[in-house]
Amino acid sequence: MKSTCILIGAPIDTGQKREGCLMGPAAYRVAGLARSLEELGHPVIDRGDVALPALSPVTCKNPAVHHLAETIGWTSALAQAAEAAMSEGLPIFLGGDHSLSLGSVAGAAAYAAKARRPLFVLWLDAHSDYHTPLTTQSGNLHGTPVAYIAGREGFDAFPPFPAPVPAERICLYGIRSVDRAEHAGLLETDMTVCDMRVLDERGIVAPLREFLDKVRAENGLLHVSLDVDFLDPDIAPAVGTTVPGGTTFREAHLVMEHLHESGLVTSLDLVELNPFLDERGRTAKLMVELVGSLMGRKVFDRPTRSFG
Ligand code: 6HN
Ligand code: MN
Ligand code: MN
Ligand code: MN
Repeated sequence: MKSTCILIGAPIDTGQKREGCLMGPAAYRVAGLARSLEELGHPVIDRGDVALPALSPVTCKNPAVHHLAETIGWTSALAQAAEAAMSEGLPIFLGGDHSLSLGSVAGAAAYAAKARRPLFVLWLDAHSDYHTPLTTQSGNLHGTPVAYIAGREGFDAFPPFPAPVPAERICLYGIRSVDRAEHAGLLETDMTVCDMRVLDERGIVAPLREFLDKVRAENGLLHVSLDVDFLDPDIAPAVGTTVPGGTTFREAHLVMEHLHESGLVTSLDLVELNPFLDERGRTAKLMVELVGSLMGRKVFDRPTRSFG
């Protein structure tokens, strides 16, 4: 099926401390994201970049937290953009660091609630991003969106999350770096945590299939959040938080191919690309190729071919 892809630039770098992520949307455009989607037959609307609204002053009990007002501003603006775009097609958020998902998923959740359909979230990341503004030690709010989405306490200064996503509908995939406070919090939930140990042992496909089967069985909407550090740093160096032992080129494409075949994805984040750290655009190009696989590019396409 062809979907209208709505590109929404989110030039955010205030969710962490290294400069460069705000060049992400431009890098995706230069790497040919729109062209690649059009070649696959999908109409593309590029909405340009979202602007940061006027900020209200705000304080946080945790002195490590920085750029709280900016992050709240982006969250409101992106939530609005996401909800509006969901009724027109498939929004693709061009980040920007992972704090953008505080907004993109809030918008998807608001849309899902009005459509009376359950929202599921697939988090492709080296990190669990399950801190709250009160537990984070780095103070980097890009490490918090999963907690916000799941309705964890500690986000009083933020717009209330429209309809918190029950932990059973969230799957963390590719995980290999979890801080102590995140770990303790996650143990209290039923969230599916497919860490790299699980993926090494079971393979990249089986746990993904199980999750997608749940989404299908409940006629859910599926938000996919793709952090560049899901990929191994050897193939994707352009990210500030590299962790060794990530997914390979083929594993990542295989995940995308399965997501395409499922037909379930209704919104997508591309986050954490830092073009300043890239090598001749290779990470940006790889991300664009992965979106191509997610949107239906196949090496060999015989209609009768089946993998069971
Ligand atoms: N990301 N857990 C670390 C922290 O600073 O809280 C890393 C967060 C990484 C954030 O993956 O988007
Ligand atoms: Mn992340
Ligand atoms: Mn990460
Ligand atoms: Mn941390």
